[in-house]
Amino acid sequence: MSTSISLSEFQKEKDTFQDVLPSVIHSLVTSPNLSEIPEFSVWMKKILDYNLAGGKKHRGLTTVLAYEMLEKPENITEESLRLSRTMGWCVEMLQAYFLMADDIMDGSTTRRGVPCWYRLPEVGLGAINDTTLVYTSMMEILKTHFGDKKQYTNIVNLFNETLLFASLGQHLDLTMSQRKKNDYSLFTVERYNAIVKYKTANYTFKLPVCLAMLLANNTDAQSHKRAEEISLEIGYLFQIQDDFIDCFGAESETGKAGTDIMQGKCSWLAVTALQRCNEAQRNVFTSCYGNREPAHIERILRLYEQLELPQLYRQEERNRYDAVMEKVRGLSVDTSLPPELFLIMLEMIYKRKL
Ligand code: GPP
Ligand code: MG
Ligand code: MG
Ligand code: MG
Repeated sequence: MSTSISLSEFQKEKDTFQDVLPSVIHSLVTSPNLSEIPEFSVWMKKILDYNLAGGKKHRGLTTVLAYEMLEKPENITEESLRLSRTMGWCVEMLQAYFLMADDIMDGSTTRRGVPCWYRLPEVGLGAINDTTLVYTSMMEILKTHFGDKKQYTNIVNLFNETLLFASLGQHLDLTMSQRKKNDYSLFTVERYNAIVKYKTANYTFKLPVCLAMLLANNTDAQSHKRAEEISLEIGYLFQIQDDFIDCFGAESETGKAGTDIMQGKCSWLAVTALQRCNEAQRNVFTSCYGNREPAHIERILRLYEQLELPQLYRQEERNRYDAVMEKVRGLSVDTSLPPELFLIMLEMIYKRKL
């Protein structure tokens, strides 16, 4: 196992990772299954070029980084690295699939600084079919590059479980915002934890780490369990950041216009506000939340500020960061999981603004 990867080497990997994408897309759209109808190949390439561009690429890069750190040095070759990068792009394709669908469901307008895919005049509701194209193409890429590998079945099963969990989380997220008007009885910490675990943490952190473990032929159940535990905690930190950024981030930095207040989402801010507000503030919350009227959104933002949620958020971000660090330090008992891996994952997201 090699653990000596610094954050700057990680930045370098970013360029190499990006360089692999054109050949991944080219081999997909020229494959016998997709190339029979030339105009379809052109469309498929357009979907992928648009929806894989921009963004942080954290999930894909984490897959590659984790592989480099988990694999025995003697097994790391140009070919094994190329495969890990291809796997990283499969994770990014899963992410593109989620975002294309999520933006329709959340009524979002912008993503990564450009209009959401479904809002392009030539796309519209055809975007639903395009999400299926992205997911099934990702599966084709897996078959092409990993079909003959010992871990292929485990890899496919992991992707399927990840999609199941994300869809479960998305269901919880959506039903919470479609509750009966003024019924906030389910806006609890417990429900929030469940939403975050399923809709984000699992696919954002557990998937890249566990895929890398499989690429390094580690199928030890205990190690996978430990990787999951820490990944889910980092995922919690990541989603409270996402919720904060949705309301208090700058679109010029995040590339997306927030929708949580108007959609009435069960966000960290909403749950925390309900815990802290008095009777009058609760009335303001219930009469203005989940409404797209700009004055109502503005009122909720003011309420969040009155309740000192920005300060509380900074504190919570710090507390969560410290708690995960503590857990990571305890990892020395598991020699198959270097603490450095999780430390870099934390470093990448701590105090993030996008
Ligand atoms: C992000 O939630 C969650 C997902 C992208 C998972 C979607 C799962 C599906 C099965 C479609 P979010 O809405 O808070 O993300 P963002 O703030 O980026 O829109
Ligand atoms: Mg969304
Ligand atoms: Mg959503
Ligand atoms: Mg969000």
